[in-house]
Order: sequence, then C-alpha cells, then structure tokens
Amino acid sequence: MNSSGCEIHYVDSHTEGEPTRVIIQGGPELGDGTIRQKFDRLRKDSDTFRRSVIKEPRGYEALVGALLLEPSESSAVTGVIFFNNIGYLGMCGHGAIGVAVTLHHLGRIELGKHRFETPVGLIEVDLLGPHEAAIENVPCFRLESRVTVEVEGIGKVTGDIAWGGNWFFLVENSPVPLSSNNIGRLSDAAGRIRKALNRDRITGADGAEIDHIEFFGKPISPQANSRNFVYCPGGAFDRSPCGTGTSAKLACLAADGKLRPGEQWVQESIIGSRFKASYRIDHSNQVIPKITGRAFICSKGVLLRQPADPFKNGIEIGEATPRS
Ligand code: PYC
Repeated sequence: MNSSGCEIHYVDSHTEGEPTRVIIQGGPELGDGTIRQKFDRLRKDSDTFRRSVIKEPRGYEALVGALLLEPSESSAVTGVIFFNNIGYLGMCGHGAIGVAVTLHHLGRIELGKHRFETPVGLIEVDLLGPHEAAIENVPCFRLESRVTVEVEGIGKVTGDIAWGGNWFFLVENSPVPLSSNNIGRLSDAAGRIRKALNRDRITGADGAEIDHIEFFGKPISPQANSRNFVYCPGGAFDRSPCGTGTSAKLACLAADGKLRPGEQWVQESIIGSRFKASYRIDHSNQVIPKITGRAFICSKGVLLRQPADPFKNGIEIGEATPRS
C-alpha cells in the first residue's frame, strides 16, 4: 500500500436508468468455496469494503455494487455478490444485466448464453447485443395474497408477499400517483408500509424481512402493461422497473392465472424505462422469470482509499465524524 491506499477498479453502468458499479479488481480476499460462503464472509469480515465503494464520497445512495468473484460452479463464467448502501442483495436483476454488458465491454464474454453464480443460486444470462441482456432468474413465488396492514398516516393497505430473488410487498393500487414528481411522497408511503410490516411481524419465508415495497398503477406508454415504483432497502428508489420486483410481479400474475407461461409482460418504471418479462414453468412446477433490458457503460476508473482519509470507509450519515 502507498499513499493512495488500496485501489479498487470499477466499471459503472446503468440498466434502464438504475446504476450498477462492477468491481473488477481490488475486492477483499474471501477464500475458497461457494459464492454463498464468500457472501457470508464478506458480510461478516469485510463490510468496510461495501461501505467505501457505495457510500459517499465515492458512491451514492442509488448505486448497487457487484463484486466479481471466482465461481465454484464450473458452468458459471463468474460469481457475483450484489450490495447497496445498507447491506447485501441475494439477487439483483438490473445488476445482472449490468454485469453481462460490462463483461462484454471488457472483452470477457461473447454474445450468447452464460451463467452467473449468485448467493441465491445460478442464473442464466443471454447477452443479446452489446447493450441488451435477458436474465433467467431463480425460481420465484407468491407466499401470501391480499395481506392487509394498518399504516400510520395512510390507513389500511393490502398487498401480496412474493419472492423475486428478494422479498417484496406488492401493492396493486399505488397509494400515491405514480409520477416521478412524487418520488418524495411515494418513498414516504413505502417507508411507512415497511415499518408497519415490521411492527406486525409480517415477513417473508422463515421470518425474512420484507425489505422491498412495490407499488403498481397504469402505464404511460401504450407498449407497457403496468407502471411501478420500487422502494429499496436503503431508502433509494429503483430507477429501472427492478428485475427482482418484476419477477415477484410475474409470480403473482402466474398465481392469479392472469399471465400464461411465455406470454409477454412489459413493466414500466417510475422514470418511464421498461423491462420485457415472461416466465416458464420448470420441471418442479416453479415459476422461472425472464427479464430483458438494456444497459450502457457510464464510466470506469479506480477508487482510492488513502490511509489518512477519515472517510475512506464512506460517510455514515447520522454518525459522529470519525477521528483519526
Ligand atoms: O433489479 O433486482 C433489481 C434490483 C433490486 C434492487 C435494485 N434493483
């Protein structure tokens, strides 16, 4: 290490507006094993890495990080762990599309089908062009339908609980009009709903926290079936239609018999960008969503963490200024 400290090499992209920072060099040493085991070690022993990459002054709230790692599955071209401003994501749909486009930009993969190993399982990625990829997600399902919760300042809110690679509470009729002028009000409503779910101990399977809230309404584009707003665990909103959120939606549509296998669903985001989505049923009768979207490279470079920098591990808003 010199006065520049450790160097972290990255490529930034956006997938339908939602940013992904792919770490291609300079991540922590996580030993051998599966991506799930490396994920557990990263969370337990090296969380300063996540904070320094995502939080200000090197990152920002909306950014999702993707740490590339050696996969344990021989069929996978890479292992990947996704993380955000407050923690880690089991899977990330927009992020997986961003990783595929980034690997192609770096000359590491050709167009065509590939597999990525994630902490929640293997996903299939079909790189359709330099700026477009389709991901086949892990099996997704609806856990419960029409769950009603009393929310402070809003009243009763009813939604479905579904797994799309992360846990979602899906509210069919948004309590606030779905306009990008209303991001503050939408975020406030979603935050209150998440608080009410926690208060009433309404969870995903095995007591898992429902950390994503998703609102739906009528789309603006005639080419879309629905518009959404997705509130992410750290308080940011998803600029894209959210890959795992769209997967959770497909699981609900399939459970309600409203979308057949192979039929297309176009999900519009709060900023008007779109994912094309469909699903198939696998041999064990599980819903396997496919999400197609575009990603573009925005920048690449090197993050520096100088040893003397009091904010080399990111700024914890609400915490006292660190002293050396
Ligand atoms: O695309 O799955 C997604 C996602 C999750 C959180 C932000 N984006």
